[in-house]
Amino acid sequence: MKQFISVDDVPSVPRLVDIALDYKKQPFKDKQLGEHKTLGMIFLNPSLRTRLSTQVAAKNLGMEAVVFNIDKEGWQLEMNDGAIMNGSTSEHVKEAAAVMGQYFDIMAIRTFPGLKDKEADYTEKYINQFIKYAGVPVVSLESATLHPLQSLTDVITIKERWNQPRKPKVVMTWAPHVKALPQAVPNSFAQWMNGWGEVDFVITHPEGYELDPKFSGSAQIEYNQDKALEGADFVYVKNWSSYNDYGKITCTDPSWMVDNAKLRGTNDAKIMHCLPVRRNVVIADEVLDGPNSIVIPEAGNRVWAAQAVLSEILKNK
Ligand code: AN0
Ligand code: CP
Repeated sequence: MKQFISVDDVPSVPRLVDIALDYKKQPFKDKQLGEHKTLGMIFLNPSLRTRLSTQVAAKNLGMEAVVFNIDKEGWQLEMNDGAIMNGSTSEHVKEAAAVMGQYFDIMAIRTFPGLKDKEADYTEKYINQFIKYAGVPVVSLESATLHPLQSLTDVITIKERWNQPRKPKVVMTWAPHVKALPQAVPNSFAQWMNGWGEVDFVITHPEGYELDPKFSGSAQIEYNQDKALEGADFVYVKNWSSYNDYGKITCTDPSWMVDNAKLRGTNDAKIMHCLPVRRNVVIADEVLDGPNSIVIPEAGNRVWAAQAVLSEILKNK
């Protein structure tokens, strides 16, 4: 693998999932693969899971990880080619990315969308500037429109819990939130569910929250949440802001929150969320603290997803 930005970079999803599950059984089997290699982890936004799980994954491969919170500790970056830099930005991404590429064998980057300029966000302007100038393989730690390490983790988490001959019914449901959040996690989950192909996939959300069809693809869309959840084996809960009315919150209806009553019609569904989650806004305490929540082991699997991705890129170098 040359980079990891989207499911399209992955030659075979089932194979990558198997590699991750092998690392889960034997974390240190490739402890020499990353020897004398350095991973640069560049954050333009906050993180808990992505940062820590990727650092642990690198360590398991014998690779050094350097974390740089560039938004707080670096020079303010200029992202526009041809800019006259007489304003607040001090360093152009042309130099910043190229210089970091001199220090690191792989660069991993987190860059959230601004949620103001749909065109800039959906052309992935920021991560593409890093890819263009870094000169080394780039791994997404969540970009403007996608979060592939999370989605690979989610595939692993479903796969390791499903051994029936029929496909599991996986329902991704929108839930309320107080802040306008990116579409990256739901876009990416949809992209991977469609790309994996081993599930019956349904998306439910209020009208106006349709995702970019480029990502939702062939998924069934059901606007009635109760109907969508009927018979679900896995329920993937996530808030996102509107794609059509870009970056806006157009529904605050608290009845979309996932509580036990909501889940009554499911097939004793397992509950997933990428975290961080706002308790009693997105998901009720009774669900998060109940027997069907798998959000903690799901987050645990982030290590094996990151380790599989780093190992495949290291093998290609
Ligand atoms: C971010 C998002 O929704 O994209 C990160 C999730 C992994 N969530 C928040 O900002 C709460
Ligand atoms: N799920 C996830 O990516 O979490 P962080 O934002 O804490 O990294």
